[in-house]
Amino acid sequence: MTTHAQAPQIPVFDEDPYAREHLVDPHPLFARMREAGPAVWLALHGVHAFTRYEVCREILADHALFLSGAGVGPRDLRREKAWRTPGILETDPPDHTVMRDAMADIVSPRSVRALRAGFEAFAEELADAVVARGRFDAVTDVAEVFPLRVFGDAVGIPRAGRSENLLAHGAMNFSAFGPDNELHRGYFAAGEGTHAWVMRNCARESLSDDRLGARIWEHAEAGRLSDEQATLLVRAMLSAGLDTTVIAIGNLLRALAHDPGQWALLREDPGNIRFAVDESLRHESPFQSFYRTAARDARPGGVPVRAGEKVLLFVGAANRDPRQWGPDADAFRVTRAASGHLAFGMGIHQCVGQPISRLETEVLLTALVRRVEHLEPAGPQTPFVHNTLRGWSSVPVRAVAG
Ligand code: OVM
Repeated sequence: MTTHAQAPQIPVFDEDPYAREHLVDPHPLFARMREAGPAVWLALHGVHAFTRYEVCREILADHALFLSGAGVGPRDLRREKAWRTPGILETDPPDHTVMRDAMADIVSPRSVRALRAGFEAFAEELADAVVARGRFDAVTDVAEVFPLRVFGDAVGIPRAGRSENLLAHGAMNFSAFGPDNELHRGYFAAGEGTHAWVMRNCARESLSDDRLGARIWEHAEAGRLSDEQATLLVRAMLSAGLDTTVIAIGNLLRALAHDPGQWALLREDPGNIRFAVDESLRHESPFQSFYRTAARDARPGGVPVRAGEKVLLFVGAANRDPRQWGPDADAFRVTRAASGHLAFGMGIHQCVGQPISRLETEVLLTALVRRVEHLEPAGPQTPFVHNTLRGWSSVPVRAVAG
């Protein structure tokens, strides 16, 4: 018997999780990757990919060992020039801490409470309109419309130009957290013209007084942030805050349309709505995957990773790990205790905007549940095929009022 630790055999996968067939239906491949070991080596991408809950969580929690500052996509930003100036997402402490503290102040429980009334007013208006129509598209008529209005107003950007710019910008931005493939190039081509619009709206003079964007700039005026940091934080809100919530709402409505029993549980006890939001984020996570970079040699889950190496975390797979969620991990159950899922990440980079996103989803679903007896699918659905985001471009539904 040897006294030396043996290098474990890491299973090699030749399949491409970023190929269209797997992006459209990732869970069968995720299940095989999870069962193969704590990590698999993706030969096409030359990277260890982690799909089990516990080790993904362990990597995310150790921000000193697994860095974000080299980029959370496959490109190493210490060697390659980034397509844009890296922001809070791709910064490590101590610079990260300054920006994070400012955001934590801006997205405080008090400031989030103050958003509720405006969110509710538009949710009532939108729910009345779609329920009156009976048939509508859960994505294009509801999931896209709601955050574009209420989150855009919360940040304080002009209404004109939002729908033409923000979603295409998000799709481009998020595609940079995946490999350089045809999809990535397509979203970049489609989003190219939107970057200037977004950057213009990060400027102090574009932002309404007293809204979240202007409150970021107050930190710059008080000397706690540089002007560049303030610009980058407004950019982060506009980059991270739209597509993710749009997809979260679309995925939730789709899951509920397919399972009237779950809708009935929300009707019986609207207290379940809060749990439904997290269960949906766990079940189909809008942001599926991102990378970290090892600062030193490490052994996450016993897998040897060298200093400077990227690791790929499929949080969308970790959120279906039966080791964590039990044998029915693939089922959508609004009464499940889904908290602890990794859809918002974990650790110092965990989504700072999550209370706003949760509030949007909860308020909108509450308005629909009050008016609708159940939802049912009403036509062919179109998946949103993207390297890192998982959602739907179109989900026609019929709402039975009652
Ligand atoms: C960005 C950004 C910032 C925070 C989170 C995020 C979850 C993206 O600036 O692109 O994605």
